[in-house]
Amino acid sequence: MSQTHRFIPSLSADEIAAKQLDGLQWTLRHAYENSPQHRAKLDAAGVQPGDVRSLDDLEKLPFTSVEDLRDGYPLPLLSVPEEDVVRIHASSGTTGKRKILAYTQNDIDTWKEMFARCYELAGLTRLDRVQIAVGYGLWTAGAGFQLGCERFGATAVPIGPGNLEMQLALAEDMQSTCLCSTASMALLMGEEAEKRGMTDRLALRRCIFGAETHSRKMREAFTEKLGLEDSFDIAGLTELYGPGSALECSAHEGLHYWADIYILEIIDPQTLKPVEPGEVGEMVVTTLRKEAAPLIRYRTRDLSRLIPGECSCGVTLPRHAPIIGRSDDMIIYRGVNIYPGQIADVLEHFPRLSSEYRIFLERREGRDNMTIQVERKPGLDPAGDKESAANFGVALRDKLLARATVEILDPGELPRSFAKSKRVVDDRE
Ligand code: DLL
Repeated sequence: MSQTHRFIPSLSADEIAAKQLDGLQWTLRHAYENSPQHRAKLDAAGVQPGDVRSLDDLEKLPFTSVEDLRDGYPLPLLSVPEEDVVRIHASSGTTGKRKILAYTQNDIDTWKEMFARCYELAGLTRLDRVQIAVGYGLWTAGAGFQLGCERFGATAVPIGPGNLEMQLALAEDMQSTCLCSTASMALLMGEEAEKRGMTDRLALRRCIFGAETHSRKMREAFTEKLGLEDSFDIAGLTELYGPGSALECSAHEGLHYWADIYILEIIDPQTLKPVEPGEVGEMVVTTLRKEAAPLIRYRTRDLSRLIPGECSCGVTLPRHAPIIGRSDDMIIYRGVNIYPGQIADVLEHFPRLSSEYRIFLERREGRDNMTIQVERKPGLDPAGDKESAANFGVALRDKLLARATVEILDPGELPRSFAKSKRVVDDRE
């Protein structure tokens, strides 16, 4: 099923491997020669740039971690003279101190191309009107969606997050066709559109959403409430330019990632060795042409897996599965390891309950306690809550192997977010 794309290259596995080896060798030379921080790490590992002769040599290279970014704060891994830096961005800072990353003009141009591929893969045309409802400024999100949109040639409607009143007014007046936001923001917009009975007056057909994990239920909810035809999960992180490092295609069998721009490895976070193909592990990225702050085996802490085989959509670039969470999101509760996404998975089986949840952890009389708050779907009788809570509690115990108190709240009672939802409140110690 071959298709002509303007931005997405059609590359064979051999062509991708050749680009990766070339880019890897360039990155090592560039980082070694221009960044004292990279050079010290490579020297300590006893590796010289010339030692990498094949892609298998990647495994010899030391990892870069978030601590390396903090050590080099505020311009970690800087590998170009400062006059070549044209911009900085910083992560949203949901976990710890902000990570600041620098960009050269070539870095911005690479990012722009990656992002134009995303709009193309999501099936947009230059006639689309793209409502960008993510943060502009230090965060990469607004800048990335905007750059890509202009490069692609569609019309950007750059609103930023929040302000539901204005979002809906512009979505209606401009007849925006594509919403770009987090899943949380899309849900909020959908709920508000439904409340105001304006879904039919909107022209939104697609949503490109990312920056946080989502559940199938959440996606179904905003798809229905916004009247969408399709939606696409977009991945990205500040360290790797920003949003746009991978996008789900219309086959919805994983996210295509730009393997000619970075190498993705999936490793076992304990042994630090690659997992078997298709198994879940930590995503580790190495950039192939990033100038200002190149990444060598950067441990993202995100968990996902590679999807082997060809995609039915015809794009030859490889795929990874949706990100299921971050290794640092793991909660240890009464000796059991729990990921918040597991609670979302259990919620999928409870049609009376909405997609939203919040986890409270506290210590009482020397013992950890967990309360999980969920919401009843709109229009249902609260009389059924007791039974739902009991059944949900049993399902949670079976899945998590831990007991939790379940509280069912009214629809919309849990806090909503314009950006990334915070689902865990840990008050222990
Ligand atoms: O969140 C960039 C972004 C903005 C991506 C808008 C997509 C849409 P950071 O603030 O640096 O950058 O946070 C990056 O967010 O390591 C993941 O843990 C998480 N994340 C990003 N996209 C997804 C996704 C932006 N599609 C961190 N699914 C990453 C799950 C995601 N988690």
